[in-house]
Parts: sequence; C-alpha cells; structure tokens
Amino acid sequence: MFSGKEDFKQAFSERLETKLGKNAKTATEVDAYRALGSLLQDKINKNWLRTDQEYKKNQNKQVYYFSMEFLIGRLLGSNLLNMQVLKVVEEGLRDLGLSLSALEEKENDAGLGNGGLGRLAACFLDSLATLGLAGHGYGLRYKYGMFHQQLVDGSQLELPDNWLAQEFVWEVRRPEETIEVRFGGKVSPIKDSLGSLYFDHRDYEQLQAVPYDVPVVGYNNETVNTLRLWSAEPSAEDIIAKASLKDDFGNFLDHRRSLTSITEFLYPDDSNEEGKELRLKQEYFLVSSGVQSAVRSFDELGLPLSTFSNQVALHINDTHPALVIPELMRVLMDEKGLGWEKAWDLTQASVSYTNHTTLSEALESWPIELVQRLLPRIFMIIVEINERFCQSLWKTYPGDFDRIASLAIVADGQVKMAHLAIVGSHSVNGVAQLHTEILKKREMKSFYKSFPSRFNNKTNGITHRRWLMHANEPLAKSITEAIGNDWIEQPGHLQDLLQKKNDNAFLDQLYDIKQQNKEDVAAWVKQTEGITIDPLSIYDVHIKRLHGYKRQLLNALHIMYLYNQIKLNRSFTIQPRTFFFAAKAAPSYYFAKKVIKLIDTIAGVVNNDPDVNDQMKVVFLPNYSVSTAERIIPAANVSEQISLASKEASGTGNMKLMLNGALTIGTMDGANVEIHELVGDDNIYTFGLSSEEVLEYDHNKLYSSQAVYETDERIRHTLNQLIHYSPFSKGENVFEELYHHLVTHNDEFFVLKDFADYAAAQQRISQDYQAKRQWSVKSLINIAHSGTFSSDRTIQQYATEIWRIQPAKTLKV
Ligand code: 26V
Repeated sequence: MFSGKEDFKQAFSERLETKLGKNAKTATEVDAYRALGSLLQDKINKNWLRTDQEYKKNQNKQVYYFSMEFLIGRLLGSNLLNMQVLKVVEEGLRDLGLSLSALEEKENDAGLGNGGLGRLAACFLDSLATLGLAGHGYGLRYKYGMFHQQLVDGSQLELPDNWLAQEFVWEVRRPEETIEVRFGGKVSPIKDSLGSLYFDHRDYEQLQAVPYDVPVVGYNNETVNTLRLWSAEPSAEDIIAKASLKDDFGNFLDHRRSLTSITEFLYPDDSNEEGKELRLKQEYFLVSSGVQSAVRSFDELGLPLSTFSNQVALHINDTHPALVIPELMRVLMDEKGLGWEKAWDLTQASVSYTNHTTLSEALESWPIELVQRLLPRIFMIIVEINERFCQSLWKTYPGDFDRIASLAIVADGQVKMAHLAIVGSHSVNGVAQLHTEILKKREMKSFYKSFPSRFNNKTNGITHRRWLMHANEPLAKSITEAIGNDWIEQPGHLQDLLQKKNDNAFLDQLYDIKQQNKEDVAAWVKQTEGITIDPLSIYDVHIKRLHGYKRQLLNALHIMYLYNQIKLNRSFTIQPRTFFFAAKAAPSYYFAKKVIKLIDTIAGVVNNDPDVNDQMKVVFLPNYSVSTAERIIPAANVSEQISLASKEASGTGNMKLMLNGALTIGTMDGANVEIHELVGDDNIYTFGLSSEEVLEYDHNKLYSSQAVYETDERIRHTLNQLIHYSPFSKGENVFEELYHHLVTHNDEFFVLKDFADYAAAQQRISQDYQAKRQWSVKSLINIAHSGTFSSDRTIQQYATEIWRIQPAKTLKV
C-alpha cells in the first residue's frame, strides 16, 4: 500500500498528471476524486488477481449471489476504510489543499436498488469479502439507477438518475468474458441418428452480456471479491444478419435500441408486480449470463460435472432470479448432455432462495404466453419441472386436486415464481424469526409441510463498517477508547459497553457525540433545505420507502394531532422535536404520493406557525439514498419502525439506527421483535397490534375503522381536518382520498386502530428524553446489543448452514 503520507502524495500527484494532465492546483474536486479512485483501483488490483488465483488453486467452492439490485452507494470512503489507508490519504490530501470528505461528495451514489433488498445485498458483499469467503455478486449494470426525487409544490417528481454520466472509477469492463443470451425463436425436439433427443433452437434473437466487474474489498485482509454487473449489447452477427435481411437502417436502429434497452433502467416499483415484458427480459438476461459464466468458471477447474454442486452455490435474492433453476437445467442437459435426474439433483443442490416479503401483490408470477414466447426452451423445462412435481404430489395426496392446484408452479395461466424457487432449491429462508414463522405457518404452509427441512431463518444484518465506522467515526473512536478494538473484528464484543452503563464520563461522551452529529445535521438542513432546526430537540427519524404498510401516515397524523393540541391549549407543551422523513414512492403508487404531499403540507404549516415552531419542526429530506442515510442516522434519537405487524419482513434501517444509539419506537414486527428481546422493555418503545391479532382481524373481518373514528375524538378531529377547512386542507380536496382510505374504506393498514397506543408510546419518549443521563444509558444498551445484527453474523450463518463454505486458508483474514 502506501508506505506513508509522503509516498501517497507523490503517487497521487503523479496520477493527476498522467491520467488527467492536471496538478493539485489545476484539478477540480471531480478530477481529484477520479485520480484517487484510479490510484486505489491499482492497489486493489493486485489483491484482486491474487484472490482469484487462490480460490482457483484451492478449489474453493464459489457462491454467486444473484440479485436484481445492489444498492452499494458510494465506494470511496468504504474502500479507504477497508484498505486501512483512510488516515494517510486524508492527511496527504489535506497537505495538498484538498479535503477528503469534499472528494467523497463528488462520487455519484450507485443507486442500483430500490431499498432494503438491494442494500442487504450490498452489506452481504462487504461481509463476504471481510470474512474471506468466496462469494460474488451477479447483478445488472443499469444505465439509470433509482430515480432522483424532487419535490415540486410538495409532490414527488421523478428525474432520471444518470449516474454513469461521470466515470464510475471502480468498474473494469471485461469484454473477453462476454456471454451470449438468447430470446424468442422456435424450439423443436429432434432425434439424432443414434436415437437421442436434442432441442433445436432457431430464429432467436441473440445479444451479448458484457460484464463490468467491481472489486469488493475486504476489511483489513487480502480478499477482493467481485461484483459482476452485466450490460446488454447487441451481438455483431445478429445485427449484420438483421440489417441485411431487412435492408432498412431505421428498423436496424430500432432493433438495436430494443436489445440494449434491457439494462437501460432499474424498475422503481418494489410493491406491485406488473408482469412487464422488459422486466422478465432483465431477469432472464441476468440469470442466463450469470449461470453460463458460473459454469464456465467451473469448467476451468477440469473437474467432473458430478462435482458441480460441491464447487458452486447459486443464491437467489428473492424470486427475481428464480429462472436460475430452469436455466441451469438447460445448460446441464442441452449443453453438457446430462439426463434430467442428474441435472435436477445438481440444480437443487446448488440453488438456495431467500424470501423478502409476504405481501401478495409483490409476489411474482408471469403469464404463460409471455414466458413461452420470450423463453421457449426455458418454458418447456418449467412445464416438465411442474409435471414431475405435481406427479409426486399426487402420490402423497391422491385425488386432492385443490391442494395440487394451489402448489403447482404453472397454474391459472401463470408461472408462479415463488413455487418454482421453493421446488427447485434445497434451502428457503426468511429474513427474521417472525417472518420465517409466518412463512412456515401461513404463506408457505403447504410447502413447509412437504419439505420441512428446507425452511430456515437467517435474520438480516448490516455492515458496521459502513454504518458505524464510516458514517459515525467519532462514535466508533469513543467505543474503541472505552472497550478496545475487539468489536471491530467481532461486533458481538460491543456488549462489553454494558460495563460502562454507570460510567458518567462515558455517558456524557455519548451524549456529546450525538449532540455534535445533530448540530452537523442542523447545519446541513439549513444549507440544503433552508429550515432552521433546534439541535436540542429530539431527532425523530422515519426513513424508508413509502408504503402503506410502513405507515408514514400514522406518524403524520400524530404530528397533526400534536399541532392541534398545542394550538388549542396554550398551556400544553411538548418536549421539542424535529420529525425527519425521507422516502421515495413508486412512480405509479398514488396513495404513497398523497402521503408525501401530506407530510410536505404539514411541514409547511408547522414550520411557519410561531405558536408551535419552537416546539416542533418537520423536515422532509428529498431524494433518500444511501448517502442521505449515512448523514442522518448518526444524529437520530428516535427510530420509527412502525409497520403494521406481520408486514415488514425484517427491516434493516432499524438495525442501523440502533447501532448509532437511537431508541426504537416500533411494532412487534420483523426484526423489531429480536431488538426487543435483546434490549428489554425499558430500552425500546413498543406499541400496537401483534402480528397474530392482525392476521386474526384479516381473517375474521371484525375491524371497523369507522367505529374507531366515531369513538376517538382526537382521531375524528384530526381526520376531519383532511376534508374540512383547516390549515392542512386549506379548503381544497387534495387529501380527501386519504380520509376515505382511512374512514370509508376501512383503513387497510390499521392506522386508526394503533393510533392511541402510538401516541402513548410517543408521550413516554418525550418524558424519558428529559432524563438526559438515563436516556444515554438506554442509548448505550442499544448500541451494546446491536452486534447481533452485524451482517458478518448473518453471512457466517449462510456460509455454514446453507452454502457450506469456509474461508480460503491462504488469504490473510
Ligand atoms: C419487489 C418487486 C416486485 C415486482 C417488481 C419489482 C420489485 C422489486 C423489488 C421487490 C422487492 C420487495 C421486497 C423487499 O424489498 N423486501 C425487503 O427486504 C428487506 C431485506 O430483507 C427487508 O429488511 C424488508 O423488511 C423487506 O420489505
């Protein structure tokens, strides 16, 4: 690496000169960022090559994590941290008149994901490399990532995220590893002269999957794994053939555009499965390039095909890449000549699947017609998998048509991706204890009965390297001073902080660090949003995708209620609070966009009313992204995790906020349940219906939101402000639909039902926050127990219980 500051400065200045023709004086911050990135990439390359060689030499089993999303965010800071050169670089740049944090700001966020599922994949890659495990990501190189959100008159506007407009310094294009992917055409079974059957595929469209590799640097070790992002390009022969056939340049350009559009953009809707043809093309494009590339690497080992599943694990992140199953069957049978049984055994033994949601509207199914037209050979294989599966069910449940129809992979004119994923894999896991229990007892009950040993839990985790050491350096430093640095390699050691529970000096330090972070955020909010906030107020943080079930509306209505209390009763005061929201709504999600509009309206009213604005402020941070999260989380006092119980599979924001000393106000949902179990009643604010109660209400239909509206005066008054003249409605009917959703259409997410309990929990927080020292103790207890939620722990469990892999011994871990 760099032998010291001077060595770095020299190398950096040289790089500015040779790469960009600049020096420290003439370089812009973007220039400096690019030069630094390229310099680091050189350093990374040595270990990258070595890691690959070691894996091959040792014949380590390779894990390929297939995901349509990798929400990696910025890489400069985390790479410097993991390479252990942060200080040298920071000081060297300072000598040259440059600020590292300013350069970090110049990197575009790689927003190649929607939310939790994509960010989890990014944390997992960090842990795999840090633990020295041979695990790589396979994803798509979307030209446009998650849209850029702007608020115009309080309404969300989506702008394209052209993140590649500026060079992405970390990627390496590898054209020599290109893979051919086929769509459409006709498949006919043909018997050869020896009587064996093969499948002749004609008139297909062929395109090239070109990999762009991004190094994944382990923390303080020699491991560099790969995130391989595939990009769609037209294949030369296909273009020539098509162009000469049609003799029409216009057609040719259209054709070319339609092919490359496959990796043009990320689908921004994570709540509704729409059955769009382009999305299915994206999924198969990822799957086919990934499977073929994994098989190619396996071939290089020169081992018999029968050892494939000892050497290769293919993990599917939700059902989006579930076509891995028929694609691997296709390659093993049609290209490698295996028979069905052998191919099936290898496929099942290699593939494992994680489920991330039980929301029925997000479950993928594809119309038969579409799959058949776009992927004729894959469709034939799916039909055969289904036939064999249904026959085996028939043996166990003879005559039970209903059961067989409900478990079938192909039924009702659709291909059901979750069924395919369960049947074709050896492991199915949920992402938190409660979620896994719900899968076993309800959503996937019949499958669980048939294959009980296939189901298991892997509670999610987050990387404390990005979310504490990088995002909150002062806190990380103070923890190390207090308990030493064991926690860095083994986050479980954060528990040692419990010894400091009565150490007033340490508790003061925790308070001061939080306070400083809050002041930094106040300055940033002032600068970017023009809003003045009180750093002494409670920072109450609700940051996640906007969804009905996540209940931002509950928080918003509660703020309206507090506002009314202060206005109606001049002697009523609250512990000052700043309510932060950040959330993107799917572009077609009408209800979610209305909630954003409501929050913005509330902010306008509250922040500009001198009767209340010394006690509360509301801030909607636009364009929520990984870097926004990194800024706000270290400053949070209260973490809003208020989903309707049973709906949030796990949550991971809850873990990041806990790690940074925020206290959770939450329902008993997802991983909140496990947080509660660890910290105990006194250190979390739980409220609301339990998941059993919700499931029971859903079943017996006994809930009446109208009845709650009629009996609770506070709720009635607040809701009426949405439809009658009020500071919020201003006499217009913009919020009418929200009112009707809650009152007339029976409040799908039980907002009114949980309101009273939520308000009471918020009041407890206001009271408890006043006892400053005691609050710091609660905060410390949360930090101390957050080691359980390290993604290192999660990945260790995947490694031993699902993938059965161990670290490469020859690499320093
Ligand atoms: C679903 C769909 C459906 C159709 C088209 C596009 C699309 C894109 C993404 C998704 C994913 C929804 C599932 C999801 O993000 N689940 C979240 O996973 C987190 C990591 O396990 C977990 O913490 C959250 O609770 C869960 O909501």
